Amino acid sequence: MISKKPILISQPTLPDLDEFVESLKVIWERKWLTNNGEFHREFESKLADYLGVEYVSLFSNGTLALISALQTLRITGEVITTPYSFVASTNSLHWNNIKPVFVDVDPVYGNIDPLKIEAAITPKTTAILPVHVYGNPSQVEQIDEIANIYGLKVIYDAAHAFSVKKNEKSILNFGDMSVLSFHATKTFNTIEGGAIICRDEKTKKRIDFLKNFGFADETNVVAPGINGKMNELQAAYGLLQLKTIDDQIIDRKRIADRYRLLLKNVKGIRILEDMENVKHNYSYFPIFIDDSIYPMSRDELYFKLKENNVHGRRYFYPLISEFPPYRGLASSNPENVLNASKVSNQVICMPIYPGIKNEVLEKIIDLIKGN
Ligand code: T4K
Repeated sequence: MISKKPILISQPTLPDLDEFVESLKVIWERKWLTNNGEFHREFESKLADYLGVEYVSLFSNGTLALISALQTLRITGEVITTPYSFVASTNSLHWNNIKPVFVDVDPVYGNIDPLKIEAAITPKTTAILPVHVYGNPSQVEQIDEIANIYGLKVIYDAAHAFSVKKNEKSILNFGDMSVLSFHATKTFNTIEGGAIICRDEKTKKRIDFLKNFGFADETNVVAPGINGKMNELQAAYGLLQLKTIDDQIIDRKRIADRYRLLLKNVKGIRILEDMENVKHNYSYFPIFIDDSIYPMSRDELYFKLKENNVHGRRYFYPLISEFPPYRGLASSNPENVLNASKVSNQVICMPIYPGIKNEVLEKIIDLIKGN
């Protein structure tokens, strides 16, 4: 046991409590708790500035944001997506009565392989839903080009990609929309929360109608909307989080760099390097165990770590295409998702969150090295 307290995969960073209490006093005074309040409006605007995007619509969580993004663009029929993600990506399609079509991923980063997308397009395909897994950008230029040629929409599940940039440009500006999650386990959290990033005012308006039951004004419902609104407490909390997020990401980078240094020469363990011209957020630190070289299987290492109070997670195992609601689909055939199966069977995401001490990381690596 390397620590009495469990070392979890993630631990949320919370804003300064006294500052949050000050915000709560304002909310108590105003008695405006939700439905596009002042903190909500301020958070949307400051978030757009921080992220370098034009239009942000806040949501109560990332899943409702995904479901609403698909509704906004009236996506129907079939959507091409990846089996290597959190199940919410594909569930959002199911909730829109859309058939998911799984396409394999690249064997290194685990993002959808653009070279395999065209073969999966049918007359029923209306959109592509790629995921920036672990915050590593998908091959956005190629994906957007295919979408343009075939007249498809692109919604990026950017739940892991808060503040990620490619060539100094926010990764959230690619495709038609991007969807963020601000869940407690994410790099940037508002306890629960999420957002849709879109590119024009008209679309933002439609999203905002949809997340408020479809109301365009007091007496007019223009679409069968849902309740996806973020409340004032979360918005006020999010505003405070913006003050420290850059420092949090710097500390995450320190942890990622430390893991990389310590794991460099461990045979049978593959790690991911930073991508060229990308500003990362270090939301996850996956390692991939090749048990033909490493002395243990992935699961043996996973449980050994757990017994020693190191709680990594096998994100993303099993594949979405292996879950009962989806395993009957033709595209769920294991032969169709070979790279995804391989990474899914090799991965453990290691603890990473601001504040983990270097000594703790060293002890974790000693366990991995079998010392
Ligand atoms: N798309 C993608 C690609 C996603 O990864 C996600 C969510 C979504 C869409 C949907 O977004 P949201 O609707 O969630 O906004 C967690 C999260 O619940 C989920 O948000 C996240 N992805 C997924 C990758 O991870 P679980 O079931 O693994 O969470 P749980 O409760 O086991 O927590 C993980 C670890 O974090 C535990 O070791 C404990 C620690 N933890 C957790 C919470 C909630 C804390 O220390 N404090 C906390 O408050 O799904």
